[in-house]
Amino acid sequence: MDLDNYLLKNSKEEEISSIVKSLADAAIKISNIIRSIKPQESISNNDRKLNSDGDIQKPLDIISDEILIDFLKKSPAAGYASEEQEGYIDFKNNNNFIVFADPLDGSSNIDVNVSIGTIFSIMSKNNLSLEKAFIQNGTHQKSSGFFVYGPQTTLFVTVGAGTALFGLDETQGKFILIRDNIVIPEKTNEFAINAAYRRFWDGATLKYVTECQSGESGPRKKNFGMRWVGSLVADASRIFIRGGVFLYPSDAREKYKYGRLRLTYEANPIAFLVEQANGEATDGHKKILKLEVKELHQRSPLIFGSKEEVLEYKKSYSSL
Ligand code: AHM
Ligand code: MG
Repeated sequence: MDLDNYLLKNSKEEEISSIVKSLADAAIKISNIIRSIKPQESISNNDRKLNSDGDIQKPLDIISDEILIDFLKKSPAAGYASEEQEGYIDFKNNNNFIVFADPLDGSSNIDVNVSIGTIFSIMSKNNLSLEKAFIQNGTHQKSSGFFVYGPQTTLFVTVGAGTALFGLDETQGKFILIRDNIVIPEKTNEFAINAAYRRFWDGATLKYVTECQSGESGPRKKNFGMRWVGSLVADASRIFIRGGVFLYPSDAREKYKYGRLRLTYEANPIAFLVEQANGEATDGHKKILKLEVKELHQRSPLIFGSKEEVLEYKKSYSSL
């Protein structure tokens, strides 16, 4: 089954299907650009170069943002907010749905040929002004997903009827269903955290991770392995496919005292997909989807994945 047919079967609103299809077309274009970069033509974040015409080559995250805007402004989206834009863009129409995106997540991994991706969330405007619509909490999402530009170009998507995985068939230029109704296993023995920040963690994170590391002889009585790609989309893909828990908690660094990842275009879309796949997503205390949004670029701790581990992490707060 291709994405169009999946949406026809599972999405209740034609406009949402149409926006998801526009995002998929944009992602195919982004994917092609990423694959066509020649090794000698690096256009990463930190590396602005002149092309043969003397134009400044823009970093790929800006190019990805521009591509999303180009496709979305021809779709039934009313507005767009992204990591690359300070405020939201008003497409100046009376349509009902707004889009949030991280156009190129993990973009510091471009130069090392590690998977990167595009994360999106679609919400109803609920008859609010755009200004208010863009600060609604995650429960108002109608669809969310992320594309991964890796060994294959894939898409994890939900329209509120479970989470499905698609792969891009390059010859047809279409996303084809790989797996429907994904279920994240409730138990796991794999966790993902950037352990270099241990000295900044609070007591609960330290307790949880130390207990995992203590293995069979510790209180958890089982051995854990650790995986950390450093691209949220890649770490999330692994967790949807074989389980695991991802942790990017708040820590003592001033910049990350509310976590590192952004609530509206990273944590919320991932949390919606995770809940639709039988998993849990929390900031340690509350469900991610219920967190109040005060501003578009607000950060949030993000802990998600296999239910049992997310629960265990939450318990480490209550037991302190
Ligand atoms: P980005 O949106 O600027 O790429 O940053 C988000 C990325 C996530 O993909 C990843 O989980 C995290 O930052 C890694 O952070 P760190 O380098 O602190 O481990
Ligand atoms: Mg990101």
